[in-house]
Amino acid sequence: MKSHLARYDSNISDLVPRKVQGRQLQTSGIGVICTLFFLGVLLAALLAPAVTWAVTVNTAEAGMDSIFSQGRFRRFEGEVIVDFSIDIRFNPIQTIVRTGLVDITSETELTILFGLAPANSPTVNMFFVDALDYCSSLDVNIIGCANQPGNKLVVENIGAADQAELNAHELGHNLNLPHTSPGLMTDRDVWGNTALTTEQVDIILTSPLVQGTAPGLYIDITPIRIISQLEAVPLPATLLLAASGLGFLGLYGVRNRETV
Ligand SMILES: [Ca+2]
Ligand SMILES: [Ca+2]
Repeated sequence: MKSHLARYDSNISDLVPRKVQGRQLQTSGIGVICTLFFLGVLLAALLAPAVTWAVTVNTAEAGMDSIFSQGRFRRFEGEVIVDFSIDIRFNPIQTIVRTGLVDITSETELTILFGLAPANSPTVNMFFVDALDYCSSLDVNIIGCANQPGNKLVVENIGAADQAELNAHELGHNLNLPHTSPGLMTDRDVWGNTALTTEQVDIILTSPLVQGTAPGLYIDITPIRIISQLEAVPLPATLLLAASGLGFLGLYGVRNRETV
């Protein structure tokens, strides 16, 4: 995103003066300045690629559904097997603009980040940031952090293969599971084991985050994307400005023809 914006800026400074140089240099300074501005915006809008968010929100819902419906969630109640599987349900993605929180590197930033979560328990708030390097200590290798128990967690985007495991691990903390090994709650960079013990499933099923009644249990999660101010300029708004610039140039051109 930074390289994109650098290019964006150089487009304005390099191309606008050249474009405007051949126009009515003898006309009023305000008109020239306004034209410069709108022409710059127009050029930037035409040359800029479609806006892409720096942080990818990868909810990995299917994988999380699978983890929270593994065999130990089906258990006997008396003579009957009841399915206590938990459906993970994601709400629409929320986007919050906080330039200072796209990279979490301190307890203060983490506290401020979690403070952005609405008081919406039992809904879980799952934050996605560019980089998470703090959780009790500073370490660039940290990729997830969560309240235990609680309804707030934050993750980095680590790619499709392991994201479900990461998201589920942090949700496990929200559900009041501490680190244990082996299995989903392993506190090491070991991937591919998402098993939960009977005792862990017991703890999960007593969490206030689990809603509904078996066999229709579910956990409600709101994904929240954190972006910087520089990433928050949506393309439609830029095009609107560009359209204004076109209109202004049109009027300006007409006025020039009338007065020349
Ligand atoms: Ca689901
Ligand atoms: Ca990190």
